[in-house]
Formats: sequence, C-alpha cells, structure tokens
Amino acid sequence: MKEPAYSAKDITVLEGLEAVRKRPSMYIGSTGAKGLHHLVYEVADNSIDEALAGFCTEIDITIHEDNSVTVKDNGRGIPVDNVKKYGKPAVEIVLTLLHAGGKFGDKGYRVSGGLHGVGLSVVNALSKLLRVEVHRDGFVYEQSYAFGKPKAPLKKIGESDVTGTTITFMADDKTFESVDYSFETIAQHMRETAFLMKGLKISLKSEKISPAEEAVFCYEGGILDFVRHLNANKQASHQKIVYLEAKKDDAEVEIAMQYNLGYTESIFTFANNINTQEGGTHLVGFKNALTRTVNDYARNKGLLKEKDNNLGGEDIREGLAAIVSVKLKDPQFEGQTKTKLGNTEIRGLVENAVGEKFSEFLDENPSEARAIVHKAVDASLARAAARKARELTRRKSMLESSSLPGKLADCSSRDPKTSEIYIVEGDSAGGSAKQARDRGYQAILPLKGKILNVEKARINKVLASEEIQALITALGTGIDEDFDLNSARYHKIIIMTDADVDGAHIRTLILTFLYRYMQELLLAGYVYIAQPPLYKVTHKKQDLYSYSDGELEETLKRIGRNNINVQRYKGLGEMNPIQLWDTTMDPEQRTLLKVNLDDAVLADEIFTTLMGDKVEPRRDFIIKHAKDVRFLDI
Ligand code: 0RA
Repeated sequence: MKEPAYSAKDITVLEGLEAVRKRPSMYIGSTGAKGLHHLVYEVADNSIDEALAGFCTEIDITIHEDNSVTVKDNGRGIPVDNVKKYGKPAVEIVLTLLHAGGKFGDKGYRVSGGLHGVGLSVVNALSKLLRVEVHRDGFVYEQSYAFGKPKAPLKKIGESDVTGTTITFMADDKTFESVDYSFETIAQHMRETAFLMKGLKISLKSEKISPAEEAVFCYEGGILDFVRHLNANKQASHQKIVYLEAKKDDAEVEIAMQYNLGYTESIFTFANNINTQEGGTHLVGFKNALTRTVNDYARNKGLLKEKDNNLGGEDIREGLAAIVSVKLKDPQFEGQTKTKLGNTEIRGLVENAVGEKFSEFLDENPSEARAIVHKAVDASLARAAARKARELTRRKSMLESSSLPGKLADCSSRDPKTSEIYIVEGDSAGGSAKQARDRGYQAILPLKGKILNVEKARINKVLASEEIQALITALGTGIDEDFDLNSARYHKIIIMTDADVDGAHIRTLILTFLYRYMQELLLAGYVYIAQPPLYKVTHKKQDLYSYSDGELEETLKRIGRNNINVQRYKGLGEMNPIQLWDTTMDPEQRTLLKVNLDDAVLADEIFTTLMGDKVEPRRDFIIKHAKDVRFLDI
C-alpha cells in the first residue's frame, strides 16, 4: 500500500508547530528580549539535562554574526533510530513534536520549571532555520528545518569517533521584536548554571564583534564557588564556607553558606538549576532549620540567657550569603511566575540536612560559631530598638490624626490599582511636579537629597532616617517582618530624579532601599523610573524633546541645524510644570522604565558593588557598564 502524503501523525505535528507560531508568548513568555534569550536557554537546557544525567562535560555556545546561535555538547547525541509509532527518527520527533522532550529513555532529572522545558520543538517552530548535527554510534547525522518543518529527511553524512549534539538556530525576526542577543545576559545565566553544575565547562563566544568576545565558566567547587562569588565584594565573617549535602529517595539537596559583615541577606534557591525566585519548600526548610539550629547552639553554650527570647530568623540571616540547590525527579513549580517550589517532601529533607550538618559545623568551629551568634544578637538588639521606635512613631502619628507624611501631596483616588506616586528629588522639583500632576491619581513625595545608603546600615538606623520613614508611610506596605503587598497605596511607584550624576545616585539609593526592604514591590512590577527628556530643541516656535543623544541627532538631522535652539536639561527644575507634564508625567505621552528583577543574583551583585564598602569593584563596574546600564550610570 502506498503511504499517504500526510499521515494523521504529521498533521498533529503541523498543528503543534502552528499553535506555537500563532501564540509564541504562551510558550516562551514574550517575544521581546526575554523570550529571545529564552530560546538559547531552552536549547542549552537540553544539553544540561544530558550533563545532569552524567553524560556531558562540555557545552559550547556561539552567537554568530548573522544572529544565529550554535549550542554544541559532547553528550550521547540525540537518538537517531526510528520511533515505531511515528515512523521517523527520534531526533526529528524531539524537534517537531510538542513536549516530546523526555520520552525516549529515562533521563533522570529534567530541567522543566517556569518557562523552561517547553522543548526544542518550540525553538524550532520559532526559527527561520535550524540545523541539528548528531554524532553517535560512529556516524554523523544531519537535518535542517525551516520554521519547524524538515527540509529533508535525516541524513548520514559521515563517520565520527565522538558523540554529541550540535544545534544551530536562527530566530525568526518576524516573530521577535529584536534578534540581537546580549552577551552579558547569556553569560550571567550560564555562569549561574555552571556554578550549579560542578565541573561542567560552559564556553560562550560572540562573533559579532572582533576580536570575538569569549568567556568560559567552569567551577570545580560548584556552589561553594557560587557563595565565594556572592561574597567577593564583601568582608567574610569566617574563612571556611559551610557546605552540606544530603540525599533521600529521588531527591538531593546541596547547600553552601558563609556570613559576611554586611547587613543584608542574600539567599538564592534553585530546583533543578532553576532559580526559584518565589522560594518554596526548600527555602522554608532551610530557614526553619537555620533558626532552630543557631538558637539551640546559642542556648547550649550559654550565649543566650534563660530569660532571653529566641533570636529571630531575620536576625540569624543578617549578612548571610547562601545557595540552596535541590534536584528532584518531579518538581512542582507554583506561584505567580511559576518559580516557587511546591514539593512538600523537600522541606523535611532540607530541614534534617541543615539541622544535622550545620550543628556539626557549629560544634567543630567554635570561633566561627561565636561570630555567627554574636552577629545575630547584635542584629536582634537593633531590630528590637527599631520595632520600639516604629511603635512610638505609630502612636505619635495616631495622635496627629493623619499618619501620612506631611510633605506627601497625596492623590484623591483611594484605589491603589490606578494610583501613582512620584518620588522626586528635592523641594524645587517637587514643587513643579505638584503643579504639573493630575491630582486625581498622581501623588508626589519630594525627598530631601541623598537618602541613607541602606547597604551600609542596620535596620534601626535605616528606620531612624526621616526620608525613609516618609517613604515607608507613603507607600503603605510596611517593611521587613510587617511587609504586606496588599497594603500598597499605589501600584505605580515612579522614581523621578534629575538626569545628572546626583540624580542617578539618588535613584540608586532609592532602588537599593526598595530592593533590600521591599523586594516584593519589585517582583510585583510596581516600580518604575521616569524618563525625563535630556534635550529640548526649539524650532519655529515648536518644542521638540529628545530622550537620548541618539534621538537628538535624529531630530537635528530631520529639521536641519538652522534657526534652532538646543537646551540640555540638567534638572527637572528647569522645566515648567506644563513641560514636565507633557514630557514625563502624562500617561498618554510619557515612557516609564519598569524595574524588573529577572535576575535576582545579578541584582544583588549590582547593589553590593555599587553601594557596598569596596571601592575597586565599584570603579570597575562603573567603567565596564558606563554605557549600557541606564539606571546605574553613576
Ligand atoms: C533522549 C535520549 C538520550 C539523549 C538525549 C535525548 C539527548 C538530547 C539532547 C539535546 C541536546 N543534547 C542532547 N543530548 C542527548 C539518551 C539516548 C541514549 O540512551 O543513548
């Protein structure tokens, strides 16, 4: 009997690819830069799965000049034998059938959280071109696709004495807003992955500039090196990094931690290499056990008196850098962004491991243990003082009838969803903003100059700052142990500072405070940066605004350079209220930069570097990122 041109199975495949092309965001989150980079991570994740299974030691990623990307690994190679049910080679099924990823053989842990794990077929469907090369069983096989459809059957093209898979794809520039990859973004992600995969060598290269940009990530110390990296720009409180691991049934946990002399907490958790930003059972287990273990130790050693209260969890975590990495068979990802681990069995595993091994560490390292307890005691005293101060303020403000800060010009709306607050630097800009605003839904809070650098202060000092008090009361959420996102008085918190060095500094100080004390506001996407214009070009009595040097050039090209006047705005105060409204505050015309927390590890690093103690790394960072980090251009 003759095979029909299209079998029912082919139709399933085509429908699947069609669905992906029709609604790409459903599969990769967005068609912006984030979605684009996701394609790279998706392809790399397949190689990482092969490394997790113990068969791959090297992954090479290359960004080519034509915006195609190659991911090469030295794993077993995607199987090429025919899959009976489909009458096609397995590799073709993996590349064309939705969710066909782990069907061929038990591959152990799968990276499949959040948006990950959508499968190579999704990348294929969204690529103009994709070529796969498999080295396996002594031969080389090759197949190419266009928009997910094979151009020809899989072909044996030669012999090989190695094994591995190489995939090159070119994202569809009609689907994606841009197909320009960021070396830094991919590097950051791959560095993180390399930390979590002890010994795996990940090389990254961009051929887009010459000489090619290259980086190699390989950490023999795994998450121990990760913690060293987190504390690189801080002063460690003890030399030895605590490391512990445990296994039970199909799950394993690995933890590394070290205290530093700072006041912030940097705990990052991962499940199957996925950054679980919303935490979950592993984080709960870790925190519980840490609190219990340190309290037990302190009491046993007489460092806490009979009458003393237990040390609080937050006090014990002050200045702690830690990585909690779990690997499990069937991870359940929950939460708003699907980055909260739900598997209940993990909590006990982590609790037991930390309880047992960390108390061993404390017993075996008495001077380290003392340092840890003393730091927690200090933190706890500071927190108690802060709490008392806060209660006093609360009572005082209740007597004053209105508890909102005096300098807040609030909006009349009481609906947080539609209310905005502009945090403005200085009284003069504050005055302009108050005149410019729509008082129905726009509130203005002027802050006096530079607020306290919270990276260098303990909570009691932070709360003693008048500017920060005003900010906290205005935002309404409370901080720290009382933080409640549902009490946010505005769902748009807009930082509006001058477009100069001081403005950038103040903006970073405010962001540092929000990041360290109200991180959920950032995660919820409530925080924005206003974009005031940099130039005003007056031409034939018309005002044209430019928001960047490039835009100014374009404007000047368009209108010519005769009879024009170019004004560079140094501060918001130079604009009259109408101009300020038109350029920066009118929702119909303004652009706001949303501050997101895609990469919490990177954010922590940036704030530590910019606001911490060490000068050298700060200078290096600023020199390196002077051009591309817009809001950190101090
Ligand atoms: C299924 C089964 C096996 C390996 C793979 C998939 C595999 C997939 C990718 C994707 C990129 N690199 C990869 N490397 C391997 C195991 C087959 C066997 O038992 O040999």
